[in-house]
Amino acid sequence: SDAERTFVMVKPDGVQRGLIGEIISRFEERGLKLVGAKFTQISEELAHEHYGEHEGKPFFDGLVEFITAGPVMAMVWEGQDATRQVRTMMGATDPAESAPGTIRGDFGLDLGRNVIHGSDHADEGANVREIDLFFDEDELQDYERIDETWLYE
Ligand code: YYY
Ligand code: MG
Repeated sequence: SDAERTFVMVKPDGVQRGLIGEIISRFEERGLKLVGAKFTQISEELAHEHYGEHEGKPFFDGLVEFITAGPVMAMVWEGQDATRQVRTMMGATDPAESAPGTIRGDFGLDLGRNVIHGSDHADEGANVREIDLFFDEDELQDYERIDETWLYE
């Protein structure tokens, strides 16, 4: 398999609404492997780095205020085509456009409160950049899950 790592974060609204466990369960059950996790509050500086591509857009200040407003559950998940698979499971950016069955489609209603972040699959290297921004190498675990021999051909 082409194992790949991707950065995922339950945003402050998802934490406040008690969705951490539900979201982790979905990725675990899919077969993705948790290799890093950090329950933390994002600083203003980290928010600007993480969302740098959106600096100057009309929603930027509100986005920074929101993402720094409370703790987030930052994670790294690994698996075959992980970045794209996580994005598919998250649904569209706007929960109003997200299909039921997706995380945003099941748990969100408003664009500015869309519960979860995942690295952009269309932006090559975004996953690696975001993992580096939130985690040191020694905070990521290398191990095999017991089901891996039956999960992949
Ligand atoms: O990667 P993703 O989170 O799906 O969307 P982005 O286009 O990268 O935007 C980041 C973040 O900004 C989005 O999750 C909600 C917020 N946002 C917004 O509040 N208003 C917009 N018009 C666009 C994005
Ligand atoms: Mg994005």
